[in-house]
Amino acid sequence: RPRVLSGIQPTAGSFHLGNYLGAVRQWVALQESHDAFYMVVDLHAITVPQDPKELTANTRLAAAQLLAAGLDPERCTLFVQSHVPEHAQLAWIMNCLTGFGEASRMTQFKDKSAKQGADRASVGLFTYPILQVADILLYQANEVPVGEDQRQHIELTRDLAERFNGRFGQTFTIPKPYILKETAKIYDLQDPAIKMSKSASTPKGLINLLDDPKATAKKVRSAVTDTDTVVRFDPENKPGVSNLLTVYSTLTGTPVPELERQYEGKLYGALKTDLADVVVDFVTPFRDRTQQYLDDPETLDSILAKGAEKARAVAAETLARSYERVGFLPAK
Ligand code: AQP
Repeated sequence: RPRVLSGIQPTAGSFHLGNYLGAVRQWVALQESHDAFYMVVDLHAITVPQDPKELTANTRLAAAQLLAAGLDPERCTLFVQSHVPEHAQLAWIMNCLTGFGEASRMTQFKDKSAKQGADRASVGLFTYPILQVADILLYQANEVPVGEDQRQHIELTRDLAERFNGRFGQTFTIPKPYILKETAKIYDLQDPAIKMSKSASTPKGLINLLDDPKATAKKVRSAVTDTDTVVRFDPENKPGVSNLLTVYSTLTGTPVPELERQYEGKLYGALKTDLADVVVDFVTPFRDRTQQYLDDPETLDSILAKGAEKARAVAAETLARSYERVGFLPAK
């Protein structure tokens, strides 16, 4: 079976609809066909200031949400990044292979550091994509299911894997991004020109899966559309409506053209009211399942411990080979 690997940050508490539709939903599907490794990336979370207690709680919360979304520990390996020390160890080697200019070209760093102020941004935030390179290469992943915003980081991963292999001999699989066109980028409900994001979205434009479903329904009903009245999928001219159709279609499995037919002659209000119900029907059981996992932290921690053990077996082998290739003297 080909292998996939991906991760999600525990930073914000609740996952948002962009995280779910852009990434986690694909993770659930891929565990059926792939040897799948999924992790909560707590090392990445500390690239911006963190409250320790919140980080611990949010790490469990992220794992609970992944299980609630449908990850099955019998079908995939689910673990916490800091439980596998090889991530930080391989990241150091990758740091030493990356050009400073090359790292400086990562647009996500530019965006995020601009927001924080360049002097406040940590070196960790700068080298974040290089840790991500190590995350992926350790598992010899063939594919990495992510949203469009991660494409540049997967490109960097490919470049560094090729560089390492060229310099030290064949060691790493060259991974490909796995990005579904339809859900590659879910947009902010209030500003459909920007992606839905925990840091950039306005509260009204961001659907957090664990929020009160009533408040969520209201956000969907007040989504920004356009001055036209036709329900048609046309991302260029009708970005707001198109985003709503994407969400509707993926949550219900109804193809977009069928939705267009269904709403022919109806106003945007009908689409939004129905979509609000669809979203509520999705988030309500999701919240309940998440809470059930949180209510039993022992089971949750033991799932994560087993996952870490499986992950370490793979990661340790790749790291040992990388150390040998680089020429580190083996420890006796
Ligand atoms: N709007 C989105 N549409 C599609 N996919 C998205 N992802 C995030 N936003 C969208 C995908 O979710 C996965 C996990 O993301 P992450 O936890 O690594 O965090 P992120 O990318 O930093 O999430 P945000 O909300 O976008 O955070 P900020 O605001 O800090 O930048 C990834 O696969 C991502 O592509």
